Amino acid sequence: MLRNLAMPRVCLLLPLLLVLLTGCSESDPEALAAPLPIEDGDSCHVCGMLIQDFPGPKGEAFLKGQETPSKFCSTLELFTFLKQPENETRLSHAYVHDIGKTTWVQPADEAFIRASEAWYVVGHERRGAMGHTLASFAERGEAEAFRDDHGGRLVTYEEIDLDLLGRLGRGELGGAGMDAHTAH
Ligand code: CU1
Repeated sequence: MLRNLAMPRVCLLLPLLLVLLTGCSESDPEALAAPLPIEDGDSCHVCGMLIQDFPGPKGEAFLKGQETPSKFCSTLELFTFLKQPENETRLSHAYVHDIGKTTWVQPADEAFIRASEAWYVVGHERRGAMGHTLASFAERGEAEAFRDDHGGRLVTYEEIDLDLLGRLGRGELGGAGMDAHTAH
């Protein structure tokens, strides 16, 4: 008696193509370059001032392909640089100090966080290297506490643009010496 022969199962196993990126082993696209310490003699990429001479949160930026960061005396200068159209498209990633974890007067290198993940307070009364600067925080609650103490309002990374920076520079968002009641 003939037994039904099981139909051979057609296995459509597509071979996995293991693309071996030989020769590129050092450029892991997932590994973002870490921030570097702010050292004696480091000067601001925008204004040339010695960064350590000034209080307030600082910034570091890596453009695509850049192995050492450009350093900035303040978050205001960092964003003024980054938001230029010719720089914005070239940005890999940037760092700012988490003022929730370090002091305003002398921010520590260990307190650098990704700029794109930070909360910012603008229009507050504290002074940075160039006058007003954006106060940066990892935690929203700490940004809110800073705002409650020093005035201003919260913005996200996505809300920072040249228009906002211009208004900050002109003091239109409030800041030191300004009556908090006039701030929107
Ligand atoms: Cu500067």
